[in-house]
Amino acid sequence: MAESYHLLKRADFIFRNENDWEEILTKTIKRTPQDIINELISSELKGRGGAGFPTGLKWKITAEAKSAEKYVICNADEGEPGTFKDREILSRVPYKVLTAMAVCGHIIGAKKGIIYLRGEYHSLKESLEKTISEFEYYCKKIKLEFSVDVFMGSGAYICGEETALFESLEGHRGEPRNKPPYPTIKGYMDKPTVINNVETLAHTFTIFKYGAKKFYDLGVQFSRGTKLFSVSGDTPKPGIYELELGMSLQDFVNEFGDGDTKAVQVGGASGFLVPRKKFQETAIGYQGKLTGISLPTGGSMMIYNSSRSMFNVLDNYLEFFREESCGQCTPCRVGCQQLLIGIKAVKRGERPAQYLDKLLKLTETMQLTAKCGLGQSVANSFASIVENFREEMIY
Ligand code: L3W
Ligand code: SF4
Repeated sequence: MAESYHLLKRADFIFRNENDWEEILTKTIKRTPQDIINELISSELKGRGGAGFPTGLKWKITAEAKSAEKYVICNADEGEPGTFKDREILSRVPYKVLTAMAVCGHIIGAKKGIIYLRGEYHSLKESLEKTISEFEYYCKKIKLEFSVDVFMGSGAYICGEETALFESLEGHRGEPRNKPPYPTIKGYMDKPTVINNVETLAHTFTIFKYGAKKFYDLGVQFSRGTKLFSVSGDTPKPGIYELELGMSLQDFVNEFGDGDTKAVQVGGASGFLVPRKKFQETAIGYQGKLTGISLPTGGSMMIYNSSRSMFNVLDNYLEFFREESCGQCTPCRVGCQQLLIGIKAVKRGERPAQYLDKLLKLTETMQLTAKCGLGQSVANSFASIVENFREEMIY
C-alpha cells in the first residue's frame, strides 16, 4: 500500500471555467458510443457520491439494455452531513454537468435528463433552469434531442439513495427498493437509467475535454483522478478543495488541521472516524474494504480537535440516522433507536461498559440485514468511534 501514497496535491479541473462546452458537446457526440465508453473505462473514473462504482461500466450496461425509453439522472440530493461540494458545482459550472448528461443520453439512447435537486438548495433552481434553457437551445441547434428537468426534493436524506430517489420522482414515498435489479436495467419508471452524482458527471467533462490519460495520470492505483473534498470542523481553512486521490490522511491534517487534530470523520456520518494514531497509515481512496487502511469517501472531511467529545459526535450522528431512517425495514428502524438509547444509558452509568459490545453486535446485524446503504453504513461510524474512543463512551 505504501506505494499508493503521495503527498497532498491540489488540482483545479472541476471549477475551471471552460467557455467551450458547446464545442466539447458537438465534438463528443460525433464519436461513437463505444469509443466514448472505452475512454471513460480507461480513465478509471469511479462514482464520486460515495460508493465508487466504475462510471464507464455503468454507462455501458445501460447502453446495452434493450429499451426504447431510458433516462439520465443527476443525483443532486446532497445530504450527507459535512458535504457541500455539489451545490458549488451546480452554482459555478452547471454547463459541465449538463454537457455530461447530454453525452450520456446520446450514448445510452435517452432523450430526457432529470436533476434531482436537494430541497434546501431551492435558491439554485432559477439560475439552473436559465442555464438549462440556454443549453437546450444549443442542443436543438445541433439536432441533439435532449431536455433536462429540475425536480426539487423535500428534505429527506434517504432520497439521495438512488432507488428512493426514483420512488420520490414517481410521486411515491421515498423508500428504497431492493437491488438488484440495478438502475442500469430497471431504474426511473422501471426503465434503464444512468444515475450519477453531480461531481461524477463534472469529471466526465474533464475526460471528454482533456482525454482519459490526463485523468488517469492523477491519483494512484485503484483511485484515479481528483476528488472534491468538503472540509469542515476544527480547521482554519473550511471550504471545498480539489485534491488528487491517494494522499495520506496525515498530509491532509497537516494542511487543513489546526495543529490539535484528534480525529477526522472521513465520508460523512455514514463514513469512518479515524483517530490521530491512524492518520499516517490511512490513505484516501477507494480501496477501504480491501486494504483496511484507506477509505471510500464521498468527500466529506469533518475535523475534530481535542476539545471535542467523541460521545457527543456519535450521539449527533445517531440522532441524524434515527431521524432520517425511512422506517421501512426493522433492523434500521429499531436498530437506530436502540443504538441511541444504548449509548446514552452507558454514558449515564445505567448500563455497564460491556453493553457497548452488544451494541457493536447490533451494528453488525444492521450491516448484514438492513435494506439499503443508510442502515448498513451506521456500523461504520459507530464501530470506528466506539472502538477508538471507548473511554469517552462510558460513565
Ligand atoms: C449495475 C451492478 N450497477 C452497483 C451501481 C448502483 C449505484 C452504484 C453504487 O451508495 C454510498 C455509500 C455512502 N450493475 C452494480 C451497479 N451498481 N452494482 O453502483 O452502488 P452501491 O449499492 O454500492 O451504493 P449506493 O447505495 O448507491 C452508497 C454514500 O453512498 N452515502 C451517502 C451519500 C451522500 C452523498 C451526498 O450527499 N452527495 O453522496 C450513504 O450511504 O458513502 O458508500 O449507482 O446502482 N452490478
Ligand atoms: Fe429505510 Fe433504513 Fe431500511 Fe434503508 S435501511 S430501507 S433507510 S429503514
